Amino acid sequence: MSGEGRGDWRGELEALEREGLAAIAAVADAAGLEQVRVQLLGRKGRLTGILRGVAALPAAERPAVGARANTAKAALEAALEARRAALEAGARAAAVARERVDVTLPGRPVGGGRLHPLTQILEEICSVFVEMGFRVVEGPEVEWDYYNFEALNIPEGHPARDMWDTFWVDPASAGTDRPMLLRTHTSPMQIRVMEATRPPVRVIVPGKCYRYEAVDASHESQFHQVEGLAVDAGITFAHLKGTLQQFARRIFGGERRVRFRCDYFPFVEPGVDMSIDCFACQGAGCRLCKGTGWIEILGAGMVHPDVLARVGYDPARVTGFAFGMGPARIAMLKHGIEDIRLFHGNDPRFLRQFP
Ligand code: 2NL
Repeated sequence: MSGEGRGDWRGELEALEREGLAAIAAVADAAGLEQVRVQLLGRKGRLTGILRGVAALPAAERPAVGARANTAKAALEAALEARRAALEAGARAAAVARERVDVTLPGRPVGGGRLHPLTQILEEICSVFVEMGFRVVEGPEVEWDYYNFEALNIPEGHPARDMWDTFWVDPASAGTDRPMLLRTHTSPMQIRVMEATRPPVRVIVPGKCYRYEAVDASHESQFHQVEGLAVDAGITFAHLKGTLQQFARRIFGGERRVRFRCDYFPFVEPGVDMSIDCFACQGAGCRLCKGTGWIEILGAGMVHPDVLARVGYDPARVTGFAFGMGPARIAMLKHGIEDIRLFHGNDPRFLRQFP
C-alpha cells in the first residue's frame, strides 16, 4: 500500500508538471491562461488535491513529497509568468500594427489653383497695351462726382447723365457735402493722371465699376472696365486706329479686320465704336454677329478739347485718343461664353475650363 502510495504521488506530480507545462504552452490568451492557472494551482486545483493526500503518508516520506511538489509548483509558476509576458507582448505588437501609419503612401492630391478667367483676360488686355508703351494705373472705386462726371463734360442736370445709372454715396454718412458715388467707369482715374502729370501720357486703367442696372445675360451691376488714354503733341485719329487694330489682332487673331463707326460719348469728339469682323463666320453672318458679320468690342474717340483744357492742358498744343471696353464682353466673345453671370457663379465646372 505504501509502495503504491509512494509511486502515486511522484508519478502524479510529474504528470501534473508535464501536462501543466503543455497546457500553459497551448493557451491562446490571458483569460485561457488564468483558467489553466486555477486548474493547476488554485485552492481546488490539482496540486492542492495531491498535497491533501500527503497527510496519509508516513511522516518520514512527507518532506520528499513537499520538496517535489515545490519544484513542480515553481516550474508551473515560472511557465505561467513567461506565457503571460509573451501573450502581453504579442497583444501590444498587434495593437501597434493596427495603429501604424504607412508614411510611404502617396498623399491625397490637392487641386491646383488657377487665375479666374476675368483676371486672365484683364492681364492679357493690359499686357498688349503695355507692350505698346502704356503704363497700368489703378484708382479709387469710390469717386467724387467731379472726376466721374463734371471733368468728363457731363455736368449736373445734363441729359448725358442718363447714360450712367449711378450708385450715389449718402453724403451725410460719408461726412462730406461734395457729391460722392461708386465710379461708373474708370475714366476718373485718367483725369487724375492728367491733373498730376504733363504729356506725353500713355496709361491703361483696369478696374471695377458700378452701375445701377437690371441684371441680365450681358449686364451686372458690378463689372470691370479697361480704359486707355494717350495724350501728346501730334496724336491723331490714325494713332487711335493703329493702336486699337493691333489690340484686336493680338486678342482675336492676326487676320482680324476692324471697322469704326460714329458713336457718341460726351468726353470725346469725334466718338466711335470699333467692331471686328466675325471670327465665327468670317463675316458671312451668324448668331454670334447677329447676321451682320461684325462684332462691336469697344468705344473710343479723340479726347474732347474741353476735357483737356479742364486738366490744364492746352488743346491747341496737345491732342489725345481714349477708349474703353468691358473685359467680360471680350472674354465672352473670345471663349463663346453666353451668360455674364457665369463669371461670378463660382461653378467649378465653368472655372475648370480656363486653366
Ligand atoms: C465704352 C466707351 C470710352 C473713353 C471711354 C475717355 C476717358 C477720358 C477722356 C476721354 Cl479721361 N475718353 N474714355 C472714351 C471713349 C469711349 O468707353 O463703351 N466703354 C465700355
